[in-house]
Amino acid sequence: MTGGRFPDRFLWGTATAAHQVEGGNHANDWWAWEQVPGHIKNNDRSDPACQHYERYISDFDLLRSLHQNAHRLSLEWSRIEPAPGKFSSTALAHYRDVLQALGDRGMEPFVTLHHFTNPTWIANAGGWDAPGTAEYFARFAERVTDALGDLARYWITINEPTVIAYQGYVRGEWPPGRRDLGAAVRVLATLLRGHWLAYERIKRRRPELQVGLAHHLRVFDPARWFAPQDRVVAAAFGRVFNETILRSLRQGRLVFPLTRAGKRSGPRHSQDFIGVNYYTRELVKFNHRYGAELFGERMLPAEARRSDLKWELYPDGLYRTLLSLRRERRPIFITENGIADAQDTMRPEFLLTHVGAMLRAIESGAPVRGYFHWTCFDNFEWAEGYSAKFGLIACDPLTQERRPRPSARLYAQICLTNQVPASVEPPPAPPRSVEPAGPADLR
Ligand code: IFM
Repeated sequence: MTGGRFPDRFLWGTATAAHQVEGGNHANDWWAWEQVPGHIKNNDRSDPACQHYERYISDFDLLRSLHQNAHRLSLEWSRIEPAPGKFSSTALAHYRDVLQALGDRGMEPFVTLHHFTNPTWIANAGGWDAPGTAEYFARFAERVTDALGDLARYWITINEPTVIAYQGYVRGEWPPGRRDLGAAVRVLATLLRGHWLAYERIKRRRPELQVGLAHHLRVFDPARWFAPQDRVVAAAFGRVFNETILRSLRQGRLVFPLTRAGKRSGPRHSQDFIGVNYYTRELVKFNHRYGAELFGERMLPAEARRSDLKWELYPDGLYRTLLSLRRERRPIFITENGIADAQDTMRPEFLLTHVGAMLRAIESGAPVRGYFHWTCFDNFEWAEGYSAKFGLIACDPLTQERRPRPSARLYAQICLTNQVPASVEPPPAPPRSVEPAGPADLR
């Protein structure tokens, strides 16, 4: 690696989601889910998380001192609209203060409207399996645009729609805990409609805003390159998990398999930028027992470097993903990329190799304009509770002490110099054999 520079005005930041950091979010479906023993590791709960709702000023000061010039956060729908059509001026005023605080520090805000949680009243009405939710979401987006649209230029409608459908309706490990493929397809179709409606309303109110969606994109390779059946199922995974939403948004209509939920359409090219959440790759092996998972058993290369959650460190996947996105002809932001690593032994390598892969992709023509590391502070990692530590900065939910890990300083150096430090060892050679993956979740 050469120590090449990133383009001028490149954005460097970290990303969070309201429910994972704020604490005190008791009016949504996740909070209800957390009350049931066994749903969350160690029966952890999202309150207090990082108490970021109260501590955002000192938190932003800390991030700014680490030379970050951008920040991604989400608004908690259940705070802003705790009951249908009743919008809280207190919550909106709070988020105005939050966005203003970022602006005051010279940090470009990226605002997510929906990051996994639904207000209790939405969940009770059927969540995203109820067609009307798309309209409710669009109304929320419109209201928020009116209240906050002057304070942020970049808006993300929905975070990781495929993960919502998969974890909540295929695996049943997240709310609402269902295992119903038909429902998963309907949910994805409604999420897309929610994006389309929100995109149109936001642009109608404020055409200057840049509106996108954060896609969880994962590389799926055949476990055995010589086995045609593995190649077929790996391609099917890529098609369904990575391609369906992108193609539907490009074409302005649902594409297969979402057409099974009926015909729906929206504006073509309804993304002003592409948000990429990239973490890892998986190898896929044909297995007839995995009917509900496209007949693909997901595996990990046996000698893979892996995170605390047993996700492979695979920086080349980011490079490959970014190159494949050139065809979208849209600016790209890495809206998430990170690693669960409590000891911070792998994070420095993860950072350097992924940022290096991003630079290579830029040099090959991928229009990447910014990078948000997931995440600044250890936080509430959904079903993993506080056990998975993704933070550049350790955060103890009991004491609320923030302790920057060595990789926080490494990242600060990258942000400050706008380049990859020169003395980076090349990543290890790719492994040859495979073994079954850990818990088969797709986040
Ligand atoms: O913590 C999550 C985030 O909410 C969505 N993307 C993946 C992250 C790590 O699992």
